Amino acid sequence: MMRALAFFMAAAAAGFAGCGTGDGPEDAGRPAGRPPIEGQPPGPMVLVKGGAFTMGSPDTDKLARNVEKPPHQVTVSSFWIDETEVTNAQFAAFVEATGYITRAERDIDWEELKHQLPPGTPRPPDESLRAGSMVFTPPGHAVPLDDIRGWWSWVVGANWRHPEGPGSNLQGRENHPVVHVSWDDATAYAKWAGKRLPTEAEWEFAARGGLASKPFTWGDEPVSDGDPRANIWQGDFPHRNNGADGYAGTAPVGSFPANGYGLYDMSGNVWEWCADWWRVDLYRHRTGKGEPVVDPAGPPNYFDPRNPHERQRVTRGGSFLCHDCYCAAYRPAGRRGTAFDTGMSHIGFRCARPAGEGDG
Ligand SMILES: [Ca+2]
Ligand SMILES: [Ca+2]
Ligand SMILES: [Cu+2]
Repeated sequence: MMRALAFFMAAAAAGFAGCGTGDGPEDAGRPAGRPPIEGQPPGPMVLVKGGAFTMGSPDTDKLARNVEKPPHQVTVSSFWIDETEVTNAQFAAFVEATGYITRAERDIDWEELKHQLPPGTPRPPDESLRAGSMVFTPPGHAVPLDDIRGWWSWVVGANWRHPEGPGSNLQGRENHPVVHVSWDDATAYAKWAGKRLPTEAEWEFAARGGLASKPFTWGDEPVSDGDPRANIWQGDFPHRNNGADGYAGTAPVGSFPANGYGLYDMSGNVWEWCADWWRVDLYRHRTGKGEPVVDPAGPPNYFDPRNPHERQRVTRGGSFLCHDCYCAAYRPAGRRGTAFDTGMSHIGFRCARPAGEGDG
């Protein structure tokens, strides 16, 4: 659907926020991160003790969108989750070991793509089906916020190794989150690492870091108060990012304070794929049934009337392109759907795995 986004996207379609050019300040390292455990799959993980929590946002949260409502009680079992987003270095180790080729590195199969488009959509020329990805290309001036084509471009040759397209590379970004990975790319990595993607419920429970029903992963204070708390967008979206938090594009993972569970960048930096299908009406469905919700694995199918043909999976946490004027999804309850085959400059992931016996 990546190519489809570029060519057929309706003006007011999905609420995709932008992405930077990756020219932020030098790698600041991970201030409080722990080194990987010897003999373990890449990346340290944190054990999150299961429990019950309120998932979603109340009406009093002025930044909340309807898809986050109504708030409802959900119980999750204990699980492990990556302390940080998966980095370029970690993803490179996976590719090195397996020879995996991501979706953005493959030409687009029209036979597959057409099922995600309105029936009867004409086949674009071959040239338009060449391998590439969606790259944030900020305009030089203010543009209407109802048309994401104002700041997103299909760039042939853009992929995880070349985040801004041919000519760009990962030098100095080894510890930044990998981007331009699709849901199936992320799932393949997780399988290799002996993990899986988190469910949407696990993700939100982890993002809240033990704080009940708070609007932000750090509590109540606005993101702009005092020290930077997350890598989001400052200035005027999408044309002027003043980089006040230190990063106009992605930041090295762990550059901002961890949440209450010791997890980094659950707010901002890059969006993170979850295992679940995306349904805009999921929470209304659940609360309508009135049954206890325990370890929900997500709905059996996707549903979004604005994008009826896209097979969308859940993405969480917002990105360095989040700005309250446009998309405040850096809040733990923020959620949206993204076509499963779509990589973008601001979408990455982290992995989870179930807690075993003896994990407490
Ligand atoms: Ca930023
Ligand atoms: Ca994130
Ligand atoms: Cu956002």
